Amino acid sequence: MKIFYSDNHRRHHPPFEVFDGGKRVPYLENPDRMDQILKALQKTDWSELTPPLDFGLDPIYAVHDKDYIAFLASAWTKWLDSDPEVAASPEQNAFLPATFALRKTSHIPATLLGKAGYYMTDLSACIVEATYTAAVTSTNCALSAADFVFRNRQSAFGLCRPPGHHAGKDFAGGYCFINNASVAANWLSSKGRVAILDIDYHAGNGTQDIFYKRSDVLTISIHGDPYYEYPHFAGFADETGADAGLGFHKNFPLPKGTGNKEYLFALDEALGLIKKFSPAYLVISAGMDTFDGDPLGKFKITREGFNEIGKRIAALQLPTTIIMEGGYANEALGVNIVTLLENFK
Ligand code: SP5
Ligand code: ZN
Repeated sequence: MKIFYSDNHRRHHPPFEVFDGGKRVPYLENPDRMDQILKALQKTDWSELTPPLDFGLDPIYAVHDKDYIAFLASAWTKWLDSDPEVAASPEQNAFLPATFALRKTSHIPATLLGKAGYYMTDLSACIVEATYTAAVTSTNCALSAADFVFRNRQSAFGLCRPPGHHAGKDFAGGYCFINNASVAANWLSSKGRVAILDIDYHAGNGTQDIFYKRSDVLTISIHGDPYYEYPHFAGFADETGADAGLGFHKNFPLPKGTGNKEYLFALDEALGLIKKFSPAYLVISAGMDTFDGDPLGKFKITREGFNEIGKRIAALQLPTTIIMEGGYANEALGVNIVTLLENFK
């Protein structure tokens, strides 16, 4: 299987994130995640690591707002220029907003700090010097996988970091800056109908935002109920799309403690909807944080569960672009993603 990967993510390693209630903790979405996955892939005889192609910014602008992307590109240097204390010790710092617009504003702010409060939804999508380059490269991995799937009618894996599914048209959040799966899906949508199935533990609120009014891309997310879980403000069952997209978004919010059996029940319903939609391409937002033992998740999916999830999705026999999202039980992450991928080789 073709696996598109670049080392460019490594220097995107913020020294902290701000957790529930304001606790400062080490950045959970760290480069070690990729090392664990690479190690597990190297033990297989079917993984073919390939550097991504450069698709330029147009496929990104087709999904994201230009001013938002410009903000991501310039935030770090602007911050350093504006604050000598930060410039003196950049490695101890990470750029985050201290105010939040809540979109109750008639103007997009003009200043760096104003834009931060407008474009950033939480305190986990920290920006450091290498963030923008890492995010663009991550998206190129997703696009390269989609391009390979399009040309070869075979599944491929975008080993993306940073992840993307919490990034909306014009917002960052949840470790995500550019929505890799959405950029890839939108690129594929000019070739045929696309379905996105998001199996990350957290609701794919960014993907939901991007395709909410579209009927040519079906979006489905299976996740911890936002009633108790991040992202708290989206991912509810009654959010089903709007305008032309009404009926083309589906959320499966599930309770704490969800295990293999209950999960697979929801998955089967999701797969039924995808069959009915009859897409030409399938994109999977593959988060492994549903794992029993993930520090951010409250589900109990086992390795056997991931194998069965992979088997059932692969049974759709669609050209499938698999995109890496979350998963923070680093010691198990490699084996878990390999177990899922094995069904698509
Ligand atoms: C891509 C992805 O998986 N992003 C997830 C971002 C979640 N950030 C919020 C984490 C809040 C976790 N609260 C759980 C506390 C466990 N001690
Ligand atoms: Zn997640």
